[in-house]
Amino acid sequence: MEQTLVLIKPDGVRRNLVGEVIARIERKSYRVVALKMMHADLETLGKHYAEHLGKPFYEPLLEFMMSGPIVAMVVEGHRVIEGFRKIAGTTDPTTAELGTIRGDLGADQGTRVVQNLVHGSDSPESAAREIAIFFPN
Ligand code: IDP
Ligand code: MG
Repeated sequence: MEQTLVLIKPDGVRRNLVGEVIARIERKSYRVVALKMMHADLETLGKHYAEHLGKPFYEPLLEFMMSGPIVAMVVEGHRVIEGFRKIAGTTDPTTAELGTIRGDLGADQGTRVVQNLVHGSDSPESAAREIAIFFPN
């Protein structure tokens, strides 16, 4: 069974959308198999977002991700990597499709890093790498 790493970012936790995000995952028939609330540290986020090092939004992204607690989970299901990316919607919440988490619940706030409520792994390789970062045991 395929697994993906889902994060509810600090904006999602601040806005009390933890239940809403989990409900959408469960309604789609995917299973949450690990879950924790945590404060992500610089080392964890540096590894997680290594592909974005050097981009203009990299520093604001790490700062934003440390601005409050996040919820990390492992979600399981057939084709769940693709499926959760579909549930999340595209990166820019202003133009993300309605019916998605980002499209229904998010909007660009004009910040240097776009705050878009959730993260989902984008490939089997990313999922394995990211799950090992957030759930080393
Ligand atoms: P994804 O989360 O949809 O996979 P990525 O390209 O992996 O998008 O970018 C990681 C995160 O960095 C995004 O979710 C968003 O918070 C932020 N981000 C990505 N591209 C931009 C940008 O062009 N401007 C500002 N922030 C961005
Ligand atoms: Mg990504």
